[in-house]
Amino acid sequence: MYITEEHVDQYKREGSLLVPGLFTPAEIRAMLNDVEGGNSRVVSHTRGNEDASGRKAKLAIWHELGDDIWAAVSTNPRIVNGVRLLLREEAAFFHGKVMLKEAGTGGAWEWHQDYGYWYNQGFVFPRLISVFVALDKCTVENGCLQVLKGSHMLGRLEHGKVGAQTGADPGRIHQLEPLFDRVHCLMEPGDALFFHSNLLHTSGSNDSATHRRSFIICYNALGNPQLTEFAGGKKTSEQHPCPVSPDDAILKFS
Ligand SMILES: O=C(O)CCC(=O)C(=O)O
Repeated sequence: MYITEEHVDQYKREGSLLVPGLFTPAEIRAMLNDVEGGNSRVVSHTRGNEDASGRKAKLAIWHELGDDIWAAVSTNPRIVNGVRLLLREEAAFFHGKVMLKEAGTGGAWEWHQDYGYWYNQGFVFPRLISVFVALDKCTVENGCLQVLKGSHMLGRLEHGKVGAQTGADPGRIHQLEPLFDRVHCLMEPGDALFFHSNLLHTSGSNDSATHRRSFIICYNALGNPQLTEFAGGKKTSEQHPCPVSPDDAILKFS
């Protein structure tokens, strides 16, 4: 048990919880081998999302658990049980995405709340959580995640187009930012950041010589309905408890 009652209280107050070393170097190497092998669903699902300066923030996203190393990570007990403890509810898999912020070219992500997007997919409550798993070291220079600590308490803000991305109203962010601590989430490979769907976050472009790749897995509380008429007629989140794999399942893919 690596998440204590104090951690749950911290998550409630701050809207995020950093767990160092959740995955071992061998597990992270296995994930990177899949990214670099050029033969996995990361390649077939990769697309680019232009930031305000026209640079591409690349990601590979899917809504099915699948049957590969990413499924093993998404169903790993260290993640799923953590999500259950922080949500205080049973959790369903929503989606997974490998973020490819490549050295020298990786684009930025504008300030947003994840629920700013997901409200428009019909989720009734903001009872969703994301887990950011660092595959590379995350530094200021390579565009680490930045969060406004405690901003999940604001509730959902209006989101609209910011460049080609969806983001929170930049004028509103300008006024809000000084009210919160802005935290640069400096992470080592294998660290995981659990964060609330209303936490404001952003990340800069990658102007450095090192990649900043990560895997983000998102879960919905099983008791949080998704209204299909807002989701293009089809639910995008699973409607059953997320399965849990054996703890050593990831290494079977190494
Ligand atoms: O990977 C990043 O830097 C940001 C990703 C993000 O904001 C998101 O997926 O909601």
